[in-house]
Amino acid sequence: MKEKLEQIKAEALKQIEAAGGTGAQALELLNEIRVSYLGKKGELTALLKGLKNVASEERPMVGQMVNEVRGEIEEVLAGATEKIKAAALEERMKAEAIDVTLPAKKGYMGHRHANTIALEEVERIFIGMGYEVVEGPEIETDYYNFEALNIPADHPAKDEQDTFFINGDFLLRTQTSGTQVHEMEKGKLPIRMIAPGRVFRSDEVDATHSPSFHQVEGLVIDRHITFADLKGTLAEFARELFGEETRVKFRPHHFNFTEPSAEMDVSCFKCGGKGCRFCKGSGWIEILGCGMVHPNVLTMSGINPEEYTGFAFGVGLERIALLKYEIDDMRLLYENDIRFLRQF
Ligand code: 2NM
Repeated sequence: MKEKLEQIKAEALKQIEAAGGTGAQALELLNEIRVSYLGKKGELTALLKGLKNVASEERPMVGQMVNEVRGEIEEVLAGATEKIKAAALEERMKAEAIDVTLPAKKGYMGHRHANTIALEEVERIFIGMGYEVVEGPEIETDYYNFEALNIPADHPAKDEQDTFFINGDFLLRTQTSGTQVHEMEKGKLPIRMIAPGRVFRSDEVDATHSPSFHQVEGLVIDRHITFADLKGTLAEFARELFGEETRVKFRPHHFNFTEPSAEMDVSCFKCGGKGCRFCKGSGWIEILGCGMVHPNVLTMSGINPEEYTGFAFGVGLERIALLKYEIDDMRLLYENDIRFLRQF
């Protein structure tokens, strides 16, 4: 009996040991082993049932031995089950592991367009001098875009070759001066303003032209405003925009809405005025148009030119951006190639 028990135990332990692995299959196998030894029809159970054939004085001893073996097998089975479950858990954790030390995917943060950077620089300079920033409509009437600016009905700028007309009276503004006229008509003086915005001209696209571009126009109206105020203001603007050492010069010009009129050049910020490829050897770069507001313009907007005078100027925003960032083709600003635009 004892040998039989030892034999059963050894065999059971051998089977349990052999039932390695990590999955549900291994657990199933262990269960089968449990049933075949400890189950209702199992070998040990059968032995226990055969106890009645054992001499009564030996029965307690044999019974104890059977229970001991049963206990041992149960213990080993439990241990093996634990091991398999632990191994399965380990395997699952490995498979589902997230490496928190991996570098994060780099997000690309967008930024302002070169035009916007240039505009905000211009705005910063004029706001610093006490100017207001005023925006106006992109669609204007003939009156605000031309007539109120002393541009006669037969002026070549009004030609269909240059202006996008919407219908008889409405058009896409060719300059932001209409916004200045709206402001003058309000009758609140003095005025110190800039009018930035999109303007439209019927131009073919090339390196320096686009049918839609941006302007910043400025207007100051007060008592005793002279050309000296214009020069001082625009010279300071140039120094802030292109550097402290920048010099300016004014060349006579013609605009219908100003008298006298001028164009302002700045000394080349690349070569300091000696002449280089950038300024095409001249040492100067043309930057804006300006002048004293024409008395007709003031009168039409309800301002008495005997009492008030003013100066105005207009600068192309793209021109500033191209110069500042040394871009040689305006089309690059509009192609929206992120590899190009992210440089600025
Ligand atoms: C320029 C050049 C010179 C200008 C004039 C006015 C207004 F409304 F006061 F008449 N606004 N802007 C002006 C003057 C614009 O652009 C090259």
